Order: sequence, then structure tokens, then C-alpha cells
Amino acid sequence: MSTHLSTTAAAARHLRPSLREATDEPRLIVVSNREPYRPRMEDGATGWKRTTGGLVSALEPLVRRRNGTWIAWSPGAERRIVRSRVPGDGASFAMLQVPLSSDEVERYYEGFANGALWPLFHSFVDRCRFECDHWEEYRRINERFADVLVEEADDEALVWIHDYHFCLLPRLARERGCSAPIAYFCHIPFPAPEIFQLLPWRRAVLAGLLGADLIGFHCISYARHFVASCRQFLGADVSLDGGTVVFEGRRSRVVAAPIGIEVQEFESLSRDPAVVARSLEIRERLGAEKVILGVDRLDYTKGIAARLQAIDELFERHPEHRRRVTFVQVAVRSRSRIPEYQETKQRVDELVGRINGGYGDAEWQPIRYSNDGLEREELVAYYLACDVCLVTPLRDGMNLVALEFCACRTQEDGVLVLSEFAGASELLDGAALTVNPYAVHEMAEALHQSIVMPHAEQERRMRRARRRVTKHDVHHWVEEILSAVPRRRRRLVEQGMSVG
Ligand code: ADQ
Repeated sequence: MSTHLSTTAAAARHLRPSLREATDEPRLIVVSNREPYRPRMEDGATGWKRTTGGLVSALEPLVRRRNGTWIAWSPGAERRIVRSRVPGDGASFAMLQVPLSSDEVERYYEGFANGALWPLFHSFVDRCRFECDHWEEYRRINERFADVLVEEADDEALVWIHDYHFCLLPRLARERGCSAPIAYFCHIPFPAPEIFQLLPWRRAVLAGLLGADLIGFHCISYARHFVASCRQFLGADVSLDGGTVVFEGRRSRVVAAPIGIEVQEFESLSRDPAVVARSLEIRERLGAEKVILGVDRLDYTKGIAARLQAIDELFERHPEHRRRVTFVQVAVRSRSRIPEYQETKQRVDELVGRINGGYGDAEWQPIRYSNDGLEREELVAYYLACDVCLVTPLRDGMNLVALEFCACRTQEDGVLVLSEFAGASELLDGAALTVNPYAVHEMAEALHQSIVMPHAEQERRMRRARRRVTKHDVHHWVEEILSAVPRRRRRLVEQGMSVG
């Protein structure tokens, strides 16, 4: 389907020639929740440590090349915004750290972003907490970022705002006179209108996002939900197939563009002799014939508890796998001040204890569980050491672990068992073994199937998966988004479009 909702390719083809004529490579200003770098002391001087994550690896070279600025928040009682230049390979770039006090973090980040929007957008309606003071704080913090952004973004810049922490920012920036083109990308799902409707501030959130010229989602369904919500709750003039929303005289384009990963980095790590040696060591230490791996942030959306129940059922229904199969779950702690996350940890701990107590003995522990955050090399060693990667979120915008596992399997073996409710399942359709993560018996059977899968089928599936992951890598994603942003607002007027 050559519509904006299905792909940005058509938009990109259409726009590229005129973009080349326009000023090339505008200065890029990125706004995200997480800082790309954290200061740390090295030999008595301040050095910088890069934070991990796909977004930072993808955007950092671009921000450097385009003399850009990265704006993010950092914890701090002081009100002072810290501007630093981050040196490194290539040009340095500016980083603006907007400090938030612990009360602000509690209400804005833990309260509204992660207590209301995160569960709502993942369709966990029972977990939503809608509190007025959290909302007010969310608005105030978005306003603070808007003040910083307009100082930074002249007409020649291109602004790229990331994620649900900044839904109000595009419009607030416009209200403060920002006329630079703005792209916004939502890294999590966008729920169906009947779920989004529960949000008491639904109109303000939609109107906030519509300050952007381009609004991107991982999947067509999320983009459709957003456009439908704009029509239903704002009465906006929308084109579902064309992927446009016109509201209060300004037009926003809506696209589906799935994020990718830095494939080359994962491939080269997976060929690194030290990493390969480490994977053999892990394998030997586990001493199992087959290894199943789960890697996640410890989050209720990731479906870790249901996955553990599937492991339990696998050993129950297929006793032949007892003492031969080991499940390794690495679940790094996240947002641990929020009660839902503490409960999730407790539930997971209990299940691991119960399953290990039920089946394990002196020589075999069915589940190896840790809360470690792994360095990239170690993570890749785990991806290489397993036979099956189990990625079963109950709902997930995309899920990078699924992509990383495939990128690392350069030998074209191994099986990915993937939830149908992860955005990645659209990309990996026909390559992964797809499961409903709410159906424990179905997951147990898929696990059995993955353990006994003939090598030829593994190869066929993995080859297909790797082709897709390679084609849709993170650079492809960046190009898709940036080439679809109308470069200058003036250009919209030239094209006869209305601008607010
Ligand atoms: P997340 O919810 O954080 O991202 P995911 O896409 O799986 O989820 O990314 C997690 C990242 O953290 C991966 O790169 C993974 O390797 C890493 N990671 C996880 N556990 C780790 C551990 N124990 N040690 C080291 N690294 C670990 C949000 C959305 C997703 C979307 C991404 C990107 O929720 O749906 O895919 O943004 O858009």
C-alpha cells in the first residue's frame, strides 16, 4: 500500500529531490528522556560515559555531523540547565541537561509518563493512575522543555522529539514561536481509540502531538489508532489512508516506520573471537543440551511471569526436556520506585523459586535468573550461547531484543519465539515462531517445537529474519523519518498546504 500509513517510502521518494534542492543537512536538535552521555570522573577530570540503547547509537553520529544539540533531563535539585560539549570520535556536540528535582521526577516521570501514559498506551487499563497533580507536573515539565527548545531551534534547524514523555512539547514549542520543522516519534504502541478515550486529558495530548509536522509510529495499526483518535476526539480533518491530520489549520503527516538496530555493530561483535569464546564459556557453565534465553527490562508489559508459567508447563507436558533444557532469564531492574514494578519483581522471584524448587535437583537448575545489566559484549555472548530466544511481551512498541538476537545469528541457526503483540512481529512475520503471550499452553507448545526444530527449518527462518532486520536497520529508519519531514514551514506554504 503506497500510503503514508503503510510506509514512508512513497513520501520519501516524493520529497527527496526537493529536499536536496533545499539546504542540505539542517542542524539537528534531538529531545529525549534519556541523556546520551553521563559525566563521570576519569583520572581526576570529567569524562563522558555513553548510555546504552539503540536510540543513542543511531542518532549520535547524526547529531555530531549536523552540529546538533541533544536535550534531555537529568536528576538534580538545582534549577540550572547544564550545557556541555560532548567530545568523541568526529565533531563534538552540545548536550543540554534540564534538571528535575526528585518531586518533579516522582510526579512527571513516575506519576504521569510511567503511571498513566505507559500503561494506557500498552492497553493495561487497570494499571493506569490518572492524577491531576501528575498531569499538571507533566504539563509544567513539557513547558520547561519548550522554553529550552525554542531558545535552541532557529528556523534552519530540524527538531526531533522522542516518545511519550513529551506529548505536549510539539504544540508548546509552536505556541512559543518555534517555526523549525518538528518530527515526533512514539516508541511505544498507540492504543485503539476506545482505550485512549479513558485518558481525561486526551484532547490536550492529541493537540500537543499535532504541533509536529511529522508523527511517526512503529506500526501501521498504531498510526491508524492515532489518526482515528484525532478524528473522534478532536473532530480533526483526517485522511486515514493518506496519513494526514489537519487540526486548527495546520497539517501533520502520520507515518509508520519501524525502528531498526545497529546491525553491523551486533554482527561484528558476534564474530569477535573474545565474544565467541565467552559464549562457549557460558554454554559450558550452563551444562545444558538446549538453552532458552529471555532478556528484558523488568517490566510488566514484557510478560516475564506468563513466560515462566510456559516454562513450567513445558516441563510438565514434556518431561523429556527436564534436565536437558535450561532457561536463562536476564531481567534488568527498571523504574523500581513504582509499586507495579516492585510487584512484578516479587511475582517473578516467586515463580522462579517455585519452578526451580519443583523440578530442580543438585545437578540441574531449570531456570537461571539474574537482574544484571549486561555490557554489550556480554549480551551478544548470551545471544550466541542460546538455541532459542523467547521474546513474549504482552504488548510492546517494537522490541529490540528480537532484532538483536537475529542480527547476532550470523550462522543462520537458532529460533526466535515472538509475541504477536510486539511490533517486531509485523517485521518478522513468517520468520519467527509467533505466539499469543496470554496463552500459556500455546507458548509451551511453541517452545517444544523450537527445541526440536530441524536445522533446515531454523536456517530458512533465520535467513528470512536476518534479511529483514538488515534491510530495516536503524539507519534506514532515521532516513525514513528525516526524509519525510517537510524541511521548512515556508515550503508548506509554497506547496499550498495550510500552516497554523
Ligand atoms: P524498551 O521497552 O526498553 O524500549 P526494547 O525494545 O526491548 O524495550 O529495548 C531494550 C533494550 O535494552 C535492548 O537494546 C536490550 O538489548 C537492552 N537490554 C534489555 N535488558 C538488558 C540487560 N539485562 N542488560 C543489557 N541490556 C539490556 C522502548 C519500547 C520498545 C521499542 C524501543 C525502541 O518499549 O517497544 O522497541 O523503545 O523504540
